[in-house]
Amino acid sequence: MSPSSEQIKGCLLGLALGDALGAPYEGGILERLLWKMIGTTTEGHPKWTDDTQMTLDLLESILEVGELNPTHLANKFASSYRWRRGYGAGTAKILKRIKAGECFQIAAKAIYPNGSYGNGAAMRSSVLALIYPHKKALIDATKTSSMITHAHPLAIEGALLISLSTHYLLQQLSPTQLLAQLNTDIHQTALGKRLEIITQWVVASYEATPTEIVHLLGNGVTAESSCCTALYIALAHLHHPFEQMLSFIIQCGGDVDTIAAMAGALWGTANGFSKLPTVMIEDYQRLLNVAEGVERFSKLP
Ligand code: R7I
Ligand code: MG
Ligand code: MG
Repeated sequence: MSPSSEQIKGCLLGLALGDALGAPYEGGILERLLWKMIGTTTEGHPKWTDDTQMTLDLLESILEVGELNPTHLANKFASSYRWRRGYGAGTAKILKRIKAGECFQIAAKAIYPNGSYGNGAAMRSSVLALIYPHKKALIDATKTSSMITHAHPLAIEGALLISLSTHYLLQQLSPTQLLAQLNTDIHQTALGKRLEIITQWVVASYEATPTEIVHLLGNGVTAESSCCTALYIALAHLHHPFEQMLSFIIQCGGDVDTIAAMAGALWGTANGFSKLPTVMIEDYQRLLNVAEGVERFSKLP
């Protein structure tokens, strides 16, 4: 069954809101100061960062080509790259190499020999569940999209954790059902251990504190230290307002924009667009237009 308009807009706008509203709190004092200077549009709306930019690139590429074409997507990522969007250092270098003409297969392993294990593939993977309703196709698409900038197995599995969670939320699985499925999908030990922790918390209806979350799951820029964090926080806040989830993520600190983007996409998928806060952010209409494009695409025979 194709996702509803509420689910599609909820996922994409949830991601962009998490990113834009979380960005002022990302990183250390210098990053925050810089974002204070460049993080607002001329109309006074919060700007989004690389998380939303790469998600838009991914969706717009699929809508333009009619399918996921990695070469087209790699070139789109590269031409959208701007340092002001706050890309990860490794991803910035990879995208500059692709822009200079290197093929993505070489560029993806030019900075780190096994590819990056950052969370940059996971932060854009939720929306693939809107395009690919079948699990096998979703897994293939998530891997294809990840490989362009994040070829490391941990980054790919982090991306799968987020795209498959979105898939299960579209099917309206409960948190316990979702985690039972994910525990059979995830094979990387580092992520598996964290999934076990989340499962124990959710099954016992235990509400973990920010200190426990940071200590046991992490709040960093790697897939390992952020994907399970975002998933747990989203599941723990499914029946609470989006703003409450966001302030909890801010309390956890670290890679706030990306954890909020991943959790925001999951929360928005589960609760729908109408439940999101009505806050204007950069290019709001463009985000809605892309969501409408996805809706038309998902209804094609
Ligand atoms: O994953 P990525 O695109 O973005 C990470 C974060 C997100 O929060 C974005 O919003 C942005 O703010 O940054 O960035 P990458 O550069 O691929 O990976 C992030 C960081 O992880 C790198 O800058 C490295 O510090 C580290 N890293 C590695 N270090 C050693 N060896 C990633 N892969 C490796 C590795 O293989
Ligand atoms: Mg970012
Ligand atoms: Mg980030």
